[in-house]
Amino acid sequence: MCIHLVLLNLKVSNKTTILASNKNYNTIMKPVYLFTILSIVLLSCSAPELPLPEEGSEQIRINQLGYYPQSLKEFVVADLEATSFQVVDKQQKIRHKGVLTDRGTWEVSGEKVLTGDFTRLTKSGTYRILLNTGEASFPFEIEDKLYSEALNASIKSFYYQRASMAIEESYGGIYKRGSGHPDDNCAYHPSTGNKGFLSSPGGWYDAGDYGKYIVNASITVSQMLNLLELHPDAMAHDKLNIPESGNGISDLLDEIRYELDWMMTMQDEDGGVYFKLTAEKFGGFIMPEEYDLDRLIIGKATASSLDYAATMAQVSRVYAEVDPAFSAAALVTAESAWAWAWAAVNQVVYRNPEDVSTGEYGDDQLSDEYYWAAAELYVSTGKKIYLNYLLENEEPYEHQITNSWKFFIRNMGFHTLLANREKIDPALAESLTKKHLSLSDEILQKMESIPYGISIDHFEWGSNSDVLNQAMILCFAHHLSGEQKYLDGAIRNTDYIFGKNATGYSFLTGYGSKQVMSPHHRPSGADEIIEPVPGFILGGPNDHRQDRQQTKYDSEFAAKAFADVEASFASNEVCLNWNAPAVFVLGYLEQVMK
Ligand code: G3I
Ligand code: 9MR
Repeated sequence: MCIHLVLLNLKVSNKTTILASNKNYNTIMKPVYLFTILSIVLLSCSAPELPLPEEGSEQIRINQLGYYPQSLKEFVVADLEATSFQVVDKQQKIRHKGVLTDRGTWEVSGEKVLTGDFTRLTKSGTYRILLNTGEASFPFEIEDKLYSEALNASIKSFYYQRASMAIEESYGGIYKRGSGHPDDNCAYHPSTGNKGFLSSPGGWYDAGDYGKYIVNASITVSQMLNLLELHPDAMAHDKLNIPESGNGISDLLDEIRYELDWMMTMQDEDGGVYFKLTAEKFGGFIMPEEYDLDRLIIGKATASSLDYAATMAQVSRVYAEVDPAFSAAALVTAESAWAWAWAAVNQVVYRNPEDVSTGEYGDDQLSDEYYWAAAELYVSTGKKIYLNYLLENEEPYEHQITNSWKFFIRNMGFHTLLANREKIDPALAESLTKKHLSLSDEILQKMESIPYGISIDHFEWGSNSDVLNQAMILCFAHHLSGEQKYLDGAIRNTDYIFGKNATGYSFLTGYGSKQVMSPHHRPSGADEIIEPVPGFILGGPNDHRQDRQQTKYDSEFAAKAFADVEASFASNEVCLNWNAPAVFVLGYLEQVMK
């Protein structure tokens, strides 16, 4: 091992010498390099002086999945008095030494924060961080394809959310279950303006509840399709082991298609799109096959129609090759939904009727929905009416955190235009690119000011999706500019999701050293299996604690307002629109870190 390292380092030193054509550089820097290399070699062979404790310390907040060989590698130490650290490999040899930086107290977590960086360690392997005070981190990997399993799992979670079909053992293993919610005979609620029944089977359950909501379905589908627009090969065939695997089409497209087929049933003949399919209220923690409430088609609104229009317009592009007929149908349906929403009489904000208390996905500001739909329709059709709409109705180029179905909608419009720059008006492309990079710089600046190196410091319902959505913005900035700083920012935010956060949890079920065990997810609660269904992003810290009546939070601090108990719907639920940006970001990183 040591000999191998010597050779490796000599190779680096030769390369450095060759690259350094300047004579001064050679005389001054070469000895320094040789000295450094010598000390690295010696260091590499030595064992740590302190014993490595068996238990990992939760105060050392790492990305519990690990780090790519060539990526930034940062971690946080909370409330310990350490000053330096070593990174130790499986053979208990020190592979890196560093000092910790004191970042002061983070007021929203109440912690004294130190940070460490071992970016220079690029060799694949299993490691632990050992502090000079004796605590050691959980083990973690440095490896290529770091997120490949987590990415597959975060897409597979959508399969587990499929309504109206059983999860077979051959695809779902221990998470097999019966079929529930046939949804083939749902009465129209008066709020739809219709009478009678609609057959609206399929699609994904929204979250921990069994509702199906068009607004949230749209942003979810679209964020994942954004990935395929940037990297069409991001999800190769057959990786997911879902019923469609092996049909020659990307499993991600197959999984999304299950949702799209449901969405299409939700469009009325006049083009308007119903708001949701749920019972009047949330049901109990029972399996889908035991569900006992009547399911209704509820509402018909501008937001659902426009989000549907946007998504279907995008679908028409992304599915054009794999299913031209479906693609053409999607575009027709998108334009009819837009036309419906355009009529003044149909410009209505959705509110839950009095007898309905399932998710409201409330939004009283619709200009961003128009903008997103116009953007998708413009890219798909090239029609002037949509371009004119965009030019005459600019949206502020910002990211307002919380409730992504409400506030991230404008970003969805921007992202689509930016992903298709070659298809749009050049002046618009240029101006949006500038604005996108400037927003991304603001996010990076904010990151610098936060000891954990993330870009949010207030925590609302679904805060993990805010962190992931900002990572998504940074991935787009990286895509546009190729600049490393944006990729580093996206990686920092992703580290947060996998454990470099004030709760110490890895927020993807089934992954990490400190896992969430009791999500607010009905099948996970009712299936009598200890481990929750894997692959879900949890909501995350939520300082408003709307569930405080039934949830005991251990900390008063905002960044720690998280409780791994089933009752905590305000911090520990799962939801489609929290998984979607994870799919985008993990998929993007897997592509660019290859
Ligand atoms: O932003 C305001 C803040 O300014 C204010 O001080 C605070 C006071 O309570 O409220 C904040 O707004 C909250 C908002 O989430 C953002 O945190 C609302 O009170 C809160 O009601 C709202 O919760 C939404 C929740 O549904 C209840 O409607 C969540 O955002 C939303 O993600 C969640 O979505 C649910 C669906 O309804 C049903 N399916 C599951 C899904 C996920 O939990
Ligand atoms: O269980 C519900 C969850 O799936 C929803 O996302 C959440 C949204 O408000 O509501 C949960 O239901 C709670 C309800 O809102 C208030 N009473 C307690 C319910 C959970 O036990």
